[in-house]
Amino acid sequence: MAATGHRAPSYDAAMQAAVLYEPGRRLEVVDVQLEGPRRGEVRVRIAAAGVCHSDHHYMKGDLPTPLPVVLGHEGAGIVEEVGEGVTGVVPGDHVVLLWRTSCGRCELCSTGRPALCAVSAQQRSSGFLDDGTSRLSRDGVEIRHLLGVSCFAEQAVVPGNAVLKIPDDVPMAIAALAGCSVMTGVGAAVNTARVAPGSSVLVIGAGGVGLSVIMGAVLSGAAQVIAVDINPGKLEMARGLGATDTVDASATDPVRAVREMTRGGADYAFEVIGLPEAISQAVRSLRPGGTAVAVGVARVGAVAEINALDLVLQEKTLKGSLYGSTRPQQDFPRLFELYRRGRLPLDRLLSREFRLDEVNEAYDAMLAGTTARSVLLPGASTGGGGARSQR
Ligand code: COD
Ligand code: ZN
Repeated sequence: MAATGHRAPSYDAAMQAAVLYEPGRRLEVVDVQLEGPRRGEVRVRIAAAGVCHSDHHYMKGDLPTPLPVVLGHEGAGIVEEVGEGVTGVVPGDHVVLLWRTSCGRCELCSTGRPALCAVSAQQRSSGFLDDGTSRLSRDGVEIRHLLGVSCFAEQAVVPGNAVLKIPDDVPMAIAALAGCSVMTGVGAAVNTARVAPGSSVLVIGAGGVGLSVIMGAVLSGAAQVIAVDINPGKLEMARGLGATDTVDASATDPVRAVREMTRGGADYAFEVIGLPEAISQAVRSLRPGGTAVAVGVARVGAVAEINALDLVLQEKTLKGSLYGSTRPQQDFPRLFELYRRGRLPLDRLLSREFRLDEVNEAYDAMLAGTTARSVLLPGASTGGGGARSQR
């Protein structure tokens, strides 16, 4: 099963992983074969993996990815083995996994926008590691890596620049959430929008990522933080994380409500669902001169309606935010320091723990809206529908 022309792998063993074979089908938690790291790669024992909505986009087929694939892009773990030439981590290090890496050389990397690195984007979307091959297979059939991470598994082999060492005292479940939802959401507020102290902020969609935008807005000193969702439970979680006002969009027109609450429109509006209508709502909810930030990725081909005249006459800005415009080496240590000092209440984001083989139930819970964010822990289910419940 090793690719031809490569010397025998250092490691080649079966492990449990959640595989997507076809859009629309449940994930299959099965034994797959994992080959050890090649040059520049790292093998990580996964300690926790976050249940993010984005994986569900791949499950439904709204976002394309080569199949079959081991899903999971939000994770943390412990380094087991490093390939030749890897610097920065050694076995035993605790690491967060990065689903977007940077080559460090292209124009976007060298102008301070590593999240937009085109080299990395191409590599990550191929489903292969950087040498164009996979370390995953089952019965001799190649399986792809999702975004170079594939952490819905007991272990992962990832590119060396997709791991970042973290302090040993950060709980692994918290580190996993930091790897995607928290960085994506907090970064959208802090890095992309640079929310100003005293401003008004609207967040449409209070899931794991939207709640992280709320935390980022609070951290930035926003005076008014309005959460919009169609699930009253999510609005309650939003209040728990510092939202000052909430709007149930299933009962009220959110644009009208927000314009009233802010007396003319919000300074910033974040769309955190991935719906073109919500992008349009975000722009319409702005005050003149305000900035809307699209965080959610709509399905391929979706088009959002924007009033072109308003954009100019009211000098509104609409921009996107990918992975919180993060510069990982700088931002992750800061996130963990803010968490340790109680400035980012990440524990409140974590609602529930499931075992890896309960991954489909974890997604059912996410879709039912009963969890803010849940994580998968390695190991088989002991029954009882969830390893731990906090709410
Ligand atoms: N109006 C208001 N709220 C709504 C509506 C609506 N019409 N429809 C759904 N919602 C709410 C839901 O009730 C839920 O609370 C929330 O929107 C969505 O939350 P989750 O927990 O299901 O989703 P998240 O937070 O895990 O993910 C949201 C994203 C927008 C990040 C995701 O869907 C996405 O677009 N991913 C692709 C973008 C990407 O790759 N991001 C980086 C990796 S995550
Ligand atoms: Zn994610």
